[in-house]
Amino acid sequence: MFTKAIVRTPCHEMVKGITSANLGAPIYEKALAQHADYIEALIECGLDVTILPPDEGYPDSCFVEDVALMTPHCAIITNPGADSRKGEIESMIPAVEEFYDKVEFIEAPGTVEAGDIMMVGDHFYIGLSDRTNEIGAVQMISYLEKYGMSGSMVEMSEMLHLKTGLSYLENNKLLATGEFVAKEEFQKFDMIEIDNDEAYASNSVWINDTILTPNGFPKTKAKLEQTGYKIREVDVSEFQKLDGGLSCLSLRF
Ligand code: CIR
Repeated sequence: MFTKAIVRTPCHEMVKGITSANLGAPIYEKALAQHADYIEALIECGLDVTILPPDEGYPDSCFVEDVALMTPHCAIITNPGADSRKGEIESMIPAVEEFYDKVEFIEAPGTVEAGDIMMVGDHFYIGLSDRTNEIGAVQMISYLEKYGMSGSMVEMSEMLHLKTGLSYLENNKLLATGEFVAKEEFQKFDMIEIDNDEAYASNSVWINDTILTPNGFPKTKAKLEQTGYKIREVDVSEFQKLDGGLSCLSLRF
């Protein structure tokens, strides 16, 4: 059960965010409208949403999920692997401290972006991506263990972040695509495999028995409807243009 979320309004410079998507530059006004509907969806799921102001100078700063890991016992501020994103933590620290007494920090040369971290109860899977290195993952696991949780590393090579292709939907249900489908550590889950042509939708989010999923992916939607959860589609096309999925637009805790 989640009760709160933190989001950050996209800044004007979001149109210059990092991307490999080849979908063109986002349209800022459209992104703002989509972001507002995303917030509405979080509220519909029962969350109390804190909306942080735009962080001008950091084009990717609306992707708040990458700069902090919020657990039931502590928060961990990351050290993003992308140089242009490292400064995003400065304005996130006070926002996180509003809600947590216990705040830990990933230190260089360790890097972590929390889009690489998937929470399954008290266990956290950490993808070793271009943004999250082993030194950072070891630090993260030691913080998790300090607070009675656990973590393990996942080798990966095809995707930006672990949760680009993987989402835990509670009750042992796991959405997966691409390289994650065959991974040994995920075979114990009831896997819902997402076709390559809808891979973007494998980043969907469970919030209090509602699944937020990007709209425009009918095969995935049909599969999600089989879970019995309520499905809420959200149009995030402008964020997809920056390789951003649904999950990266919020911290949920
Ligand atoms: C980036 O490349 O860092 C941003 N353009 C997108 C970040 C997406 N975050 C995520 O998937 N957790």
